Amino acid sequence: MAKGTLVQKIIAAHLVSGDPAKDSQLLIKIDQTLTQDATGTMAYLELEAMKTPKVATELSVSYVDHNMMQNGPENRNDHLYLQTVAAEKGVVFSPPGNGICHQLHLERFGKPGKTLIGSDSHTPTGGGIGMIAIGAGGLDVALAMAGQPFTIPTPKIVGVKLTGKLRPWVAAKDVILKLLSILTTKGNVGSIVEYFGDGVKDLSVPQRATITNMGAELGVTTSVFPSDERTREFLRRQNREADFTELCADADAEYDRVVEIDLSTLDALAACPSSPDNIKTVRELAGIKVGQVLVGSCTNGGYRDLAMLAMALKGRKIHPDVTFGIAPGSRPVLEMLCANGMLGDLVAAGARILEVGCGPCIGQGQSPADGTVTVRTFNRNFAGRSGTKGDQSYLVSPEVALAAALTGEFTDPRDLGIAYPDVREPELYTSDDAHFQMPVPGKGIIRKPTIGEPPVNDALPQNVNGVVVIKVGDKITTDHIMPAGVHLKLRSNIPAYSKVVFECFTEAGKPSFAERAAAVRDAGKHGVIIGRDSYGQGSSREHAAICPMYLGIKVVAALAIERIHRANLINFGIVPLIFKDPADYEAITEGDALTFENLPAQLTPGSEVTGTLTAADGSVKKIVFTHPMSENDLKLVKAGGRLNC
Ligand code: MIC
Ligand code: SF4
Repeated sequence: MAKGTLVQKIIAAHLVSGDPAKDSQLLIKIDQTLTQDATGTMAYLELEAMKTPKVATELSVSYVDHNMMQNGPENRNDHLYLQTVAAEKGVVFSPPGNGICHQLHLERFGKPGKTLIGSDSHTPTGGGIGMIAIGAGGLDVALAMAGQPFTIPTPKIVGVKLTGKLRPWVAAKDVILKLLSILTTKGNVGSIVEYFGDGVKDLSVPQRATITNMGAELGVTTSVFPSDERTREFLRRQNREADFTELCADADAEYDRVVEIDLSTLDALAACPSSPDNIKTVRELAGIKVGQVLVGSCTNGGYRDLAMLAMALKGRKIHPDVTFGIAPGSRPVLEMLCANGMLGDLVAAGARILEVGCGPCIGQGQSPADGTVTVRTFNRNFAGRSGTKGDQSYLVSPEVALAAALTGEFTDPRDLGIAYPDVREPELYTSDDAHFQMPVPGKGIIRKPTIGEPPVNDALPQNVNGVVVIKVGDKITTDHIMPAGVHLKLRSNIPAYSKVVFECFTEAGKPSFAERAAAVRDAGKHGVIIGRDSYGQGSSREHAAICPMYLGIKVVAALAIERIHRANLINFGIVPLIFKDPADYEAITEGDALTFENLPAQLTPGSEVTGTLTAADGSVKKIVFTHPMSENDLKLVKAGGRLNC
């Protein structure tokens, strides 16, 4: 691992086993964990199954921020379970309405130099405050709560050197959009991004957090900024300066790769449909009509973002063809905007104020009209994530969102002719922790009938009698595999949720993935999924492994599988395989037989695995795969997953 870097220092201070100079995987101690409700119910059910009496971390927090529509009893049932299990297990509980996990954690609990894992892929937001903060599946977070170390691939460290200073109307969001245009969403598995250079000092912690948050879209393990005077200032404003520690890389730190971004030359950018790395300048998009503008999410729901909007909108009205929604990232942010009158300015300008939380970012309401453009300050624009099929979703800074809301079309905010608001962060943020519930055990756990058991897999069979249930292309996200939106409330009910696996690929009048997989299972065979490059991007939802497992899938073979999803597959006993020769992907058709004889014996560290493909016309071909599994991973996958170990 590259020497003298900040990442190396934090990892060295947490190393439990593994040698960064020679091992491909490292075990690190985890100081803090976070969960959110949509992944949290499974995580705490798994923690209960481990018979852990109390969490062993320095701090574990359970947030409710995703599933808040309460359309039917499921959401509130989940909240009650989460609240009561937290009290019994020693976990701090953050109720609905308090805020989005990443923003609250940054504001109230994050500490420079600490390690954090969270059952949400945007956990790297904590890198904005100098933490090694990593997204993981719920089971891995449950294990960390139980005191077990967490495995990371020995990272390649990509140093991003920031120089210069952002120009007015160009924002932190544009920095990460620029980096996404360079590194893209694929090919970065196992890397960690570390920011350094003169340009860092002019970015506040919330700006840094926007950058590390959306760094998740790069597919890296995490991203981290140094902890410096700006970090101290942020902690002071949060009334917790005592949590400050200075941390930075050595002047002669070596990086595996260096990317340089001159902040003073950046333009206002947008990620175009339907991938966060499909970047264009806003000037290139100028004139495209916009029907909806949404501001918020864990990327851009902070005080500065909303205050900038309020100041620019004071006395102005939004364009009549645009609906303009704002979901503040945390209760303290909303409280401050209420207290200083800015909320009134936003409302007077025409904003619709949405509940504090994830909301439309995860398809909970505000789906755009068919064939219209939606402009969002969020971090993901995967096809259909907004809840509208064929959506045209663009990701931008709050500054670009403001310009679109005022003009009804893509407009570079520098062309508005408005002076850039001089937003002053409050001397002291509202830091009222009264709404966090400290754990007091003894009242028992409430578990209503909509919360089922996490299903347990069988051990890996000797011979996998596989049938290809689906073959998909590049960059399949876990949103494609397990849709959220209206189905999100089924997260605690695996049999019901499994019915919508790969729903976006179901053709009208044809059997769904779940029906095809069930037919394969009923015929005594095993399901296989074929993916291409960068399979399993995006959300950490372990349901993208649990539900296919529940439907009898035994193998996922692809050209590359993203880190969190790969770990989730292994945790639930699905074998991840990588095509040795990418050309073999082309040979496979849905419905083909892909069998593996003596699969457990074929799977040893570093081994190749041979499968036999039998096509519909009877032709037979041997296909060779590699696998990314360590000795421990192999033990888990052969046993049928962690819950059997
Ligand atoms: C997301 O942004 O995709 C989510 C919803 O926050 C997910 C977690 C989930 O699917 O519950 C994530 O980022 O991991
Ligand atoms: Fe919530 Fe969206 Fe952030 Fe995910 S990306 S945690 S859904 S706000």
